[in-house]
Amino acid sequence: MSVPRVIIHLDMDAFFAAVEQRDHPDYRGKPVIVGADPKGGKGRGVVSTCSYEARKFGVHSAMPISRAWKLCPKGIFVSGRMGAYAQVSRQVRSILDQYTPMIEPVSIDEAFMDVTQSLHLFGGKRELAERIQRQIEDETQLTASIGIAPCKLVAKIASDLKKPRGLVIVEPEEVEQFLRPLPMRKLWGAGPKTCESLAQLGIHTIGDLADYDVNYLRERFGAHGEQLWELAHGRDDRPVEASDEAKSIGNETTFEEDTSNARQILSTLMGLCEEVANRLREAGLRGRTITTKVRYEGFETHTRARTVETPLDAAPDIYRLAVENLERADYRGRKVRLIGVTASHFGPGPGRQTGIFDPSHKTPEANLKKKLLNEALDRARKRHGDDVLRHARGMKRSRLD
Ligand code: TTP
Ligand code: MG
Repeated sequence: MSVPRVIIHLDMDAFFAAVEQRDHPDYRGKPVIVGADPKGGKGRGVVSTCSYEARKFGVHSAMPISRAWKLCPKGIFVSGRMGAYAQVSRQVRSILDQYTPMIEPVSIDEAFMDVTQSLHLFGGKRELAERIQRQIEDETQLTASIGIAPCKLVAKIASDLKKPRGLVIVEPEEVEQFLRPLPMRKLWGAGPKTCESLAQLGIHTIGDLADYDVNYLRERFGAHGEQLWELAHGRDDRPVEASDEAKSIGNETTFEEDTSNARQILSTLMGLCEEVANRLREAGLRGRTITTKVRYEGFETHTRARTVETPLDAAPDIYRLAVENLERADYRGRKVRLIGVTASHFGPGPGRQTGIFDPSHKTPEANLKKKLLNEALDRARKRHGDDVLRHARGMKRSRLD
C-alpha cells in the first residue's frame, strides 16, 4: 500500500460578498447581494453570490435577481468589482504558494493543494490548515474554509461542510463512513439526470450507491456507472494538477532619476516589450492582455490594460498596445519613476500550434516572414546578447509592420 496522500481543498467564504463587506464597513452584518442590476425587481440577470446574512432569506448564487429582490427587499444590491476579486485571488494564491508548489486553482476562490510532501514542515494537518486560514485572514481580512482528505473528491466535500471558517479533516480510514450518509448530488460527476435515474433504483445516498451491485451499474450506465461506484467508495486517485506555467510574463524598470522625457520613456518601454516578447517566445506562449504600469513621482501608480482577440508574441505588437495604455495613463508632462509591461491571458503560442496560419496576420506569408525573423533575432540574441538584438529589432521593425 502506498502512503495516503494529503489533499487540501480551500474555498473562500461568500467570496465576492465578503470582499464588499470588507471594503464597505457599513455593509457588514447585512444582507449583501452581488449580481445583476435588480432594476426595482424587473432586472433580468442573476445573483453571483450573497453574504451569509442574505442566505437566510433564501437567496443564493445563480438565482434570478428579480427573485432575490422579492425575497430580500432590504438587501444591499451591488454589481461587483471583478478587478478587486481577482486581486484578492492572486493574494491568496501567493499565500498558498508558501506551503506547497502543488497547487491546482479551480476557480477564482478555490484551489486544491497536495501537501503530502510538505506537511511535515508545518506539524500536523490541523496545524497546517489553521495556519493557512490565519494567514489568509491576517493578510486579506477574509475567511476561508478548508477540507483535508486523502483525495480530491472528499477534500472538496469536506471544505463545504462547516462554512464559514470551516475546517473538516477526514482521515483515510474514515473516508467511506464520511461519504455514506451524504446525498448523491454531493458526488462529483453525478448530475441531476444521473441522480434521478439512481433515485429510481432506490439509490439516494452515496452509501446506497456503494452497496449497489457494480455489475448492474456497469450494464445500466456503462463506464460512468462503475466510476461513480468507485467514487462512492472514496476511491479517487485524480492528481492535483499543479500548473507551473506562469500566469503572466512581465518586466519593469525604475529610472535612475524621475523623468518626463517622452523619448526616454518610450525607448525604455520598447526595450521592456522586446524582453517580454523574447520570454513569451521562449516559453512558446502568446499573451492576449498587455498591461502597462506607470509610477509617477510620489509613488502614485497607474495600470492600464488592453485585451485583444488574437494573442501576441511580437515586440512591435506588444509595444503598440503598451503605448496606447501609457497614453491612457496620461503620462505626458509628468515625472515618471517606473514603467513596466506585462503580457497575460495566454493563448497558444507557435510552440503549440503551427502559428503560421494564425488569423492575426494579414497573409500567411507575412506571418511566416515575421515568425522567421523573430526566430532569427532570438538566435542572434543568444549569440550576441541583448544589446545587439535591441538594435537589430529596432531597425527591422518598420519593415515588417
Ligand atoms: P463559490 O465559492 O461557489 O461561492 P461563495 O464563495 O460566494 O460562497 P461559499 O461560502 O458558499 O463558498 O463561488 C465563488 C465566487 O464565484 C462567488 O463569490 C461569486 C462567483 N460565482 C458567480 O459569479 N456565479 C455563481 O453561480 C457562483 C456559484 C459563483
Ligand atoms: Mg467560495
